[in-house]
Amino acid sequence: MALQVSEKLKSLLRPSTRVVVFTGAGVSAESGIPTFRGAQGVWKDFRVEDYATPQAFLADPRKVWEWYNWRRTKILEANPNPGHEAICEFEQYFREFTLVTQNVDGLHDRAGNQKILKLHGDIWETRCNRCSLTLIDQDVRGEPLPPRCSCGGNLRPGVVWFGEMLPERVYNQAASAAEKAQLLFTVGTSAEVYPAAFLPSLAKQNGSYVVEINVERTSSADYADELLTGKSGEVLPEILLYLTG
Ligand code: BV8
Ligand code: ZN
Repeated sequence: MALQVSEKLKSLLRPSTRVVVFTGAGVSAESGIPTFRGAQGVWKDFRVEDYATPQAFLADPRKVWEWYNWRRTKILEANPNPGHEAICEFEQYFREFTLVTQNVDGLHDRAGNQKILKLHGDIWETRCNRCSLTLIDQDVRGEPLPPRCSCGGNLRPGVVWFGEMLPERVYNQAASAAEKAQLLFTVGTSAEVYPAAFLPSLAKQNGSYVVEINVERTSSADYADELLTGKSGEVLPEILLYLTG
């Protein structure tokens, strides 16, 4: 079935300069990376408290690293999909384009986006728990697990766990872009994790036209101006066509 894009959105696309795309795990679902919530979500088989908190890492760093290595393997097997590619094209078309992502998988980087505000860090970063030395990895981490820093501390995945602060500068830049946006797309996110989930409502309160792209309704649908129901890998390339065609 053809996508129902409103006349209002079509008329906003070309004149808009300040545009934000806010993404979640759904954008990578068509690349074969599992989402977190929902029937097939990662949290069905793994408890958040056991894998994605600082307490979990202190209690059993090996177990946490094995889980991140499993996720790294899945990501290495995956490639960016047409949704990521369309978002990369957006960067060329909108003068003040901001990509804000909750994803840690690096697929937006691999699709070619130059500037990405990563709210929850990056699974390809490794940081020392003691001296904060940060390394960029390319592959799954071999033995010993957890890896050790030369200072003697344990190295941890460079992601933001539950109960940890988001990188302040990155969040502030994202909030500022959302406040100024004429158009914000919230794509493939359940909008259940805060403070990231404040961003679409912040944009809306400041006069932005908010469009939700998702296979199902989320809480953002209550205030979004427009819902485009479908897979991001299909909906985003169609929007790109309205922009370029
Ligand atoms: C913090 C680690 C301050 C990385 C992740 C109110 C205000 C502030 C904080 C809170 C608050 N209420 C509660 C909190 C605390 C907590 C929180 O939000 N809890 C929730 C769950 C209630 N937040 C925090 O702890 C944050 N920090 O608040 O700091 C502080 C600190 C100390 C003391 C006091 C205050 C830190 C949050 C960081 C979480 N880190 N993971 C990793 O290993 O990956 S969260 C995890 O969820 C992922 O990172 C992910 O990015 C994020 C969001 O999930 P989504 O991306 O939305 O994915 P989800 O599976 O949920 O949804 C997928 C969607 O895609 C679905 O809607 C589906 O329909 C759709 N979809 C599927 N296929 C497709 C599709 N859509 C389109 N196309 C498709 N093909
Ligand atoms: Zn160190």
